[in-house]
Formats: sequence, structure tokens, C-alpha cells
Amino acid sequence: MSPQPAAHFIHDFRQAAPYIQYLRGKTVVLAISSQVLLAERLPTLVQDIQLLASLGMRLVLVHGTRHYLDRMLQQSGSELRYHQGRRITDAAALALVKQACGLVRFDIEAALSATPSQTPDRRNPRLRIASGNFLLAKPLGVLDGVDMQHTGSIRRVDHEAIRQRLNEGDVVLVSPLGQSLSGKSFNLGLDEVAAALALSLQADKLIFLSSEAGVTDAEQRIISELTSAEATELLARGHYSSDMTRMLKTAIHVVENGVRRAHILSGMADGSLLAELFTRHGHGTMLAQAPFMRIRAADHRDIGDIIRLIEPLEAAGVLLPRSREYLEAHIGTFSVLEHDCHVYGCVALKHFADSSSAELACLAVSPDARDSGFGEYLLEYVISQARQQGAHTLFALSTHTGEWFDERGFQAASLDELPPERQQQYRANKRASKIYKLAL
Ligand code: 1C4
Repeated sequence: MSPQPAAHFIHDFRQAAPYIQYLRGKTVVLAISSQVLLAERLPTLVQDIQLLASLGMRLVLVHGTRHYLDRMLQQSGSELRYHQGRRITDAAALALVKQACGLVRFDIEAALSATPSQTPDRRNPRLRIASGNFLLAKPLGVLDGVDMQHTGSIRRVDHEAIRQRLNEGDVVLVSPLGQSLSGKSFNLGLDEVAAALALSLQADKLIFLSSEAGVTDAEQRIISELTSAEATELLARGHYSSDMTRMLKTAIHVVENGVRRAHILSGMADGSLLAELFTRHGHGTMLAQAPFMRIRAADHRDIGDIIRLIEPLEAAGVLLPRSREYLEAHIGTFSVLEHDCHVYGCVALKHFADSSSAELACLAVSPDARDSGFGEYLLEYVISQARQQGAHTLFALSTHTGEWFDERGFQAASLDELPPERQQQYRANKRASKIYKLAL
């Protein structure tokens, strides 16, 4: 007897498939905190980064230096000086910033150059890493009478040069150091660089790999999804660390200015990057400007997704069979539930000659997304659609899901209450489905 394939693996791999497809060709900026690098997370993190690159994601990495620098300054007996949350970089600190950047860059480059040990053909070309003078900087100047010296801010990102490298399949590695037109170097903040890169490249995602697991609520539970408005409210309550506050502010800023998603997650936990990108529940916190879930009218591009949802249920006798031709002809009656760009559910609202009643039909939620309230959202959506169209009664016919409708206020109905054309279909298909109705 052949051994059973690992059920969990197959389930998880199938769940990841739409995300793999979706992320191919997408530009992602990964901001890696220096705390993560100091914790020696680089070797495992790099394996995941290599995997993302091999799946066709366009990756821009930017690393922090803050904790390296604090350590170096303390070792040299220098004082750590900050103003308005920014380091005051004097000449000695700038020399150490350059050292720290060199150190971190070489470590990242070396780690990314290693061929993954599981690769079947070790002659595969290594990942190419590109770096350069991508950040044009200017001095931050004097703030409240405090000279910030060699601390700078970004004047421009050479996004065209970065795009060229990405088009050639390189991974781009950026350090938080910029050069001015007069040839001076300036120390930059990781958050500022990450935001400038994500915005100028119109990236699809900005991901912070930090020492914190994500944004937490009052009970210290990780919040998996936040809109920028919700994140702004949370920040106003202000119980977050200075690192988290900075990341959250940056995440809000980028999603409100065109980056589709920002993520804050732990760079310390093994595989957190993969879990965040390839599973529905993610691992850390994901931010977007608008809510993640929406129900919208279906169109012809959704037919493939609808078939994927309903085919197994038709085979099991739960739903009526509907051919592709039927779906093409009736797509105007369908709505789909989308969560983070994937279709997880569908429903149709069927009309009759007598417009005082309508039928909720072809209701399905993907098995991996059940029990999250999606079915209920679809039901509410169809109820309000039916009301808007002037129906007074909403019918639902079911062989397996009667209880679900019972619990949501539907009542049993008899065959002769159905509109005549539906009675005819009922008799013809011999399913003996239970009939439910809801007064609208
Ligand atoms: N019976 C009772 N409770 C059920 C249930 C069932 N069959 N299935 C799920 N539940 C409960 C869960 O246990 C959970 O309860 P809890 O933990 O909250 O106490 C709750 O419902 C989950 O609610 P939700 O809002 O999170 O719902 P979802 O899981 O997102 O979705 C569906 C609920 C029923 C939509 C989902 O389970 C599903 O897709 N099931 C398979 C398809 C299905 O049964 N669809 C309903 C069809 S009736 C057909 C047609 O083709 O037009 C047939 C017509 C005919 O002539 O026979 C329809 C309407 O499409 N009709």
C-alpha cells in the first residue's frame, strides 16, 4: 500500500497556492530591524527570502543599524544622543554608522549567496544582490536649536535604477545611509527609508520584520488586520513601544499613500514571513487603507472562482448543478465575497416573474474560510439586495443546511408558497429540498 501523503502539508500547500500566484511579480519592501539581525535570525530568515525570490517576488531589503550602533557607541564610551526620536549623528557616530552598515551588508550578502541546502541542483545560479547610491539625502538641519549634524532625511529615491535591478531579477539591498549632492553621507532612519522605497517604487507591500510579534490589543492579543483608520485610533491611545509607534505610523502613512498593504511581524519567529504571506490568518498584523473583506457584484472573471467553490458541493448534492454556460448567462445575479483579493464565497439572488419574492441560491463559502462569519455576511448582503429590489419574501431551498437558515430567522414554507416557475423546477429535479422563507 502506498503511504498516505501528509494531510496537513497538502491542505496548507493548497491554501498557499492562490497567494503564490498572486504574489508573483509583486514588489515587496522588507525592512529588517537590527534587533532581528543581532539575534542571529539571519540564516533562517534568508532561506525564506530566497524562497520568496524564487517564487518571482521583486524584493527590496533594507536593514536597520540602530542596535548595532548603540552597542558600538556604548563600547567606545560615547553618549547616545537623541532629539525628537532621531539620533544626533556627530562625526564619530557617522564613522560607526558606516562601519555598522558595512558589517550588516556583508553578513546579509554572504547569507543570501549561500545555495539553499535542499536545492536539488546546486549548480543553480545564485541570487544576485544589487546595491548602490539609490538614496539622495540632505541634512536634517537644526531642530529646536539642536544641530542634528550628520543625521539626514531623504531627498529622492532613484527608483528607476532600483526598478532596473529588479527587472533583471536581482534582490536589491539598501542601507540606511544616503549621499548628498555635495558628496557627504547622512545617517537615515530605517522607517523613513522603508517608507520612501515603498512609496517611490509603488510597492505592493511593505513588511517590517521586527522584534515584536505585531500590533496588540488591550489584552495583548495580536490584531491580525487593521485599517489605517483603526490603527490611527489605536495609536492615539498610545500604549506602544517607541519602535512599534514608529512602525505603525510608517505603515499608516504608506497605505494611505498608495502601498496596498503594510505588515508588522516578528522577525524572531521561525517562518513568520511565510505564514504572513501564504496563509489566510497570517502571523503578525496587516494594515490596509480599506477593510479587507467586501462583497461585490460578480463578473465574468469570477466564473472560474465560482466553479471552484461550487463544483464539490454540486457533486455532493448540496447545491444544484450549474454549468459554465448557465453561470455566464446569469452572472449578473451573482455576488462574490472577496477577502484580501481572493474570492472565498458566492451567492446568487434569483428573481421571479412575480417580483414580490426572490430566492437566495448557490450560497457557498470556501471550506478553509468557514466559521468566520462569511456565510452570514453573504446572507445579510442578499437580504438587503432583495429588500432594495422590492421583494417581500426571500426563499432558500436546502438539502443539508436547513438548521443554518432556521437559526437565522427563516421559517419552513410549503411548495405552494413558491412562485409557480420555481414549483415546476422543484418537481422536475426531484431533490425534495426543504423550503425556507424569510419575511423581509
Ligand atoms: N447546518 C447548521 N449549521 C451550520 C451548517 C449546517 N449545514 N454549516 C455551518 N453551520 C454553522 C457552523 O457550525 C457555525 O456555527 P457556530 O460555530 O457559529 O455555532 C456557523 O454555521 C458558521 O456561520 P458562518 O456565518 O461563519 O458561515 P460560514 O461557515 O461562512 O458559511 C455555509 C456557512 C452554510 C454557507 C457554509 O458552511 C457552506 O458553504 N456550506 C456548504 C454549502 C451550503 O450548504 N450552502 C447552503 C445552500 S442553501 C442550493 C442551490 O444550489 O441554490 C440548493 C437548492 C435546492 O433546490 O436544493 C442554496 C441555499 O444555495 N441552495
